[in-house]
Amino acid sequence: MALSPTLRSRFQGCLVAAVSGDCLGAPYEIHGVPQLDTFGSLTAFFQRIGTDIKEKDYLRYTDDTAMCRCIAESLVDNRGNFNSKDLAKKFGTEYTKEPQRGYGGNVISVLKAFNKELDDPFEPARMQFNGSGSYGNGGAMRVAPVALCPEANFEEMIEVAKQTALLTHSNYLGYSGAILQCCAIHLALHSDPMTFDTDAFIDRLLEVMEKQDAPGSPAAKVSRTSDNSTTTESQGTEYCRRLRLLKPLLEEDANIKKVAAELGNEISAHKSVPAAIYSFLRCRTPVEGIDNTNALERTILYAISLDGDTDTIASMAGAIAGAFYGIEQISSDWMNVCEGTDVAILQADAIYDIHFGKNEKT
Ligand code: F2R
Ligand code: MG
Ligand code: MG
Repeated sequence: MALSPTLRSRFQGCLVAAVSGDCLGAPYEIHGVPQLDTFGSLTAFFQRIGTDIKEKDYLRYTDDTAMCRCIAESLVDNRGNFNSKDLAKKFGTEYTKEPQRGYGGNVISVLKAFNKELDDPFEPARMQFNGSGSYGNGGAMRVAPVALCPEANFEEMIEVAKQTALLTHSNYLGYSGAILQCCAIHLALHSDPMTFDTDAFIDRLLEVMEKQDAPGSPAAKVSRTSDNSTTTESQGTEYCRRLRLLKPLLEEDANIKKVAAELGNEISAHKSVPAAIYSFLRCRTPVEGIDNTNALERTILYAISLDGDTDTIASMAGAIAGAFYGIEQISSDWMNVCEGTDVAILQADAIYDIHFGKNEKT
């Protein structure tokens, strides 16, 4: 890459690549990737975009993007601040308008509750799964707009990421996934691609998550699942354990099946966010079997190839990669066939303008 992308380009790249990952991954969600090992069928699908597949908005976005747009809109309407009641209302209205976007099985009841007047908008989420709260990846999949902020806002950003997730995901694993994904995007956004240090990136994420896991934090408590049984692993180590696997997996250049088995490819936050981060890190350099010289596109293709929750892992990986590489790396063909890329650019610009002003050239 000749020049580092501007910060505005990275804001746009983040939200557009998140939408693209969602749209491109959605047809394969939940065990729909035909050839896991070869990347062949996906490469062929990607190559048809712009040739056989040309129709505008041909690939529809799902709940990942619908909810991400609500967060962006709420942040813009509130001058960059988190407003729980406003966001809850936006989630509820959006769900009522388009309920067929493939929402998670249980979050629907929370979204319906948002259409009533609520004193405490966090209450419906706390009732989920017999009071244990959701650990689905819904909080993480939509968090990208929160990460689009100056470096100096880091600690405040973590709190906002947590609060946006808590509206639907009160389980420690659910909202911690949003924190981790948000930090990964934010660090990528403010990293220099010319001097990027993979180990330092992983170490910084570990440092953040270790703090989340500190004794006395909610992580230290044993959570209960919906059937009231306790989990066998310590909940608090779920993210750190997987983050510690990133370096060895990268070092041995593990095959995609092993990556999916060790990091996860599921609908739960702890079994999807680490895989999205891995996809970004692994695809900075060429991957055997993926015939694509564009690292951002390679990241999304790789993330979908992990199978399982393909739209969400590709969207999260896309958000990190887009924040790193910038909008210039996303082809006009993708922009055309993926529904919602135009709105993503407008929202990224609006968030950028709140933080840096319209005329800032960074
Ligand atoms: N819903 C889907 N995919 C299903 C297939 C959709 C199909 N393509 C279609 O169009 O019909 N994808 C979307 O859902 C995921 C995000 O879900 P979210 O927002 O976290 O929802 P929810 O309901 O809170 O959690 C999802 C499931 O996780 C399990 N779960 C969560 N917490 C649990 C707990 N404490 N105990 C037991 N199970 C728990 C449940 O099965 C939930 O239903 C994204 O993939 C998005 O794309
Ligand atoms: Mg989805
Ligand atoms: Mg999904």
